[in-house]
Amino acid sequence: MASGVDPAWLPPAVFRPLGSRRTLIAGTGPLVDTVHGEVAGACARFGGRVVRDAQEPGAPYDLVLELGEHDPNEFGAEGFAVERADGVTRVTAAGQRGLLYGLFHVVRLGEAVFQGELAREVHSPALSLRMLDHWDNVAVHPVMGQVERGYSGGSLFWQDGRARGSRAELERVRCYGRLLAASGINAIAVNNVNVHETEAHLLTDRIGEVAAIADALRPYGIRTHLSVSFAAPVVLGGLPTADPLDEAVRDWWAEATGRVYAAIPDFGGYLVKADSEGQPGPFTYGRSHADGANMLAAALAPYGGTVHWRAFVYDHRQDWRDRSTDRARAAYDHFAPLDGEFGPNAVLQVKHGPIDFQTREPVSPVIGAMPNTRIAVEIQATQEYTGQQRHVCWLGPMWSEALRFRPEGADGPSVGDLARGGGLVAVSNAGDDPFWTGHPLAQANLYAVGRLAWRPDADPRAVLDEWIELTFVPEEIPDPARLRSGLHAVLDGSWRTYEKYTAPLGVGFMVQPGHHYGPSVDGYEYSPWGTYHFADRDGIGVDRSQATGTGFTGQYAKPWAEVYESPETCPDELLLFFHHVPYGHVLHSGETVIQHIYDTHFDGVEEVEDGRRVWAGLAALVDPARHARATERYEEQLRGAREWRDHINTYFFRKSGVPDARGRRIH
Ligand code: BDP
Repeated sequence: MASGVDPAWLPPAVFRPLGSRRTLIAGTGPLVDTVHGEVAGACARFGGRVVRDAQEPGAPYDLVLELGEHDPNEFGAEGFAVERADGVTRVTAAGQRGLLYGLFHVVRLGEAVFQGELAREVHSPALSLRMLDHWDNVAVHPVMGQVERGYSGGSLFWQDGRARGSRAELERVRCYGRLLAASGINAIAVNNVNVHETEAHLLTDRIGEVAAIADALRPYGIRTHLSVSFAAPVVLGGLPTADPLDEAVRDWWAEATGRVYAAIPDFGGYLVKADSEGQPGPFTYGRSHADGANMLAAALAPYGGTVHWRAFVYDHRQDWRDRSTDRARAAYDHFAPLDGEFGPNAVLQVKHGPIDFQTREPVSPVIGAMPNTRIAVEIQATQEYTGQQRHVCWLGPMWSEALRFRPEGADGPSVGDLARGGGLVAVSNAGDDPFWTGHPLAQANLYAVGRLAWRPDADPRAVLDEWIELTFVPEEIPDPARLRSGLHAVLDGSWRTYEKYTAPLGVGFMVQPGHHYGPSVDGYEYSPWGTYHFADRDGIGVDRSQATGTGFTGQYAKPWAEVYESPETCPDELLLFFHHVPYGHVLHSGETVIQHIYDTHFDGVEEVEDGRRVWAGLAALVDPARHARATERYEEQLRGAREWRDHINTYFFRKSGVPDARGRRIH
């Protein structure tokens, strides 16, 4: 345990099966040293032995972890094979990262990996970029604080304007890298996509601070990336322009990038939010986003770096009286015409939904519309719109639905397949909180990012099982079966529970403006941000059809364009995202929209009460500090759920005048 923090997954006891065995490690390199360190630490604790290379060739081993010559096509630089025969478990890898991931695979399997025979299995990641973006500010921002949309205390990397540099702090960063490597993450962006003035300097005179972070993460195979300001040549370089086609600007980026690589030879690349929510971008110079991205790609290319260019571009100063504007359309309208124009080391990073990380959104049509562009799918582990780590909200099922979605219909590729070129990127939910994620149960979301990036078609329930085993170590407690089923009871359906007591049927954004916590019935209704529900006395929802609405449904390929176009075929959970319907509209469930709103809001609160009861019953089976923290959060969740229920139900009752068919109390 570093600096008194909760070890999250990987508490020492999960290393017992490994640490009590005899292990041979063959191969050289810094990550092989890391693997050795892990095994040696486990053996010191549990009595086993570990040797490097063939110092004792004839000795019998239970486990061999070996780096060797292998056909690179078989499992790539990050994959590994595992097999067990004649009492020896053997993990082989072609690359050092593969060996590291093989080690954590062994840890995940526990005792089972040392039992019986195991036919050779090859494991390799489906996506080669598995990344976390930290929206961390170096200096405390007057509105957003140290971490924008952060609900886990301060930043792991920065504090009050400076990089954290004490031994304990860097040890915590190393520990974070270890946790992430154990879930399969291999890249981190260390600063906010909104690059303020202090943060802009990380690229140049403050690159040494980034290098120190990179040093702490490197032993666990994690590359460091940096968010940069598109205006850097002006702001930092004193040039009169940041025009991406200007020679002096291109030279400036080339030089700056050279200095970055001199400081961090394995630097991952740049992350850019341009022409979005006030950030500078190529539109200022009449250039396209492909021009902007390609300029940075060219600067990074000599070093093997990548630019992640975000597709989150929209007008946040819309005229709310103009019903033809539609924020959902923006990313596609801006980017789909640019398909094929991005350079080979430019990745377009697209939020999984068309708007902004709401509790329920359809998949962004951009993901299926750009076959000649490397696409990274961006998800949000930090629970900005899903309870801010005060509410339990296990997001594995939401992400899994998005990753399994097939934009061209059943015969086409899934979103997970389409992300192969660019990867899966999540906005991190971790901070300097002793439990890493504020709510201890939100750790499951962090873990799931890595596992779903490794296998986008993984069953989220199986991912949750892994996290439970690695975190709560059931073998150490009296009644593991009860603990497992209790944790599933509180987590499995928690996203749908949250959905029930918050904004209904995909309408989104009925949240407090600014901080986005708690209900606000009309907070965004007359706002330039372009996020409306259009509720009036007759009905609710946003008409995004081609026939009568904004035409957004036309951005989807045929099967989905047709499904979403009509309220008759549109899935219930997205009805109000795509359509404006009367309160009496009958859903596929057989219920009217208004009755659905009432019922789900009452049910959602009851489900939170049930969850709280189950959690209370697990007190004897969970570490007391961890249990107490989640218990305290449950109180707030219940308060919040009741508040949502009462505001939303009252609002719709007053708008519609339709009483609850079951006669419950609505004001
Ligand atoms: C929104 C957040 C905002 C971020 C923005 C983004 O409210 O803080 O800066 O996304 O993704 O969800 O850039």
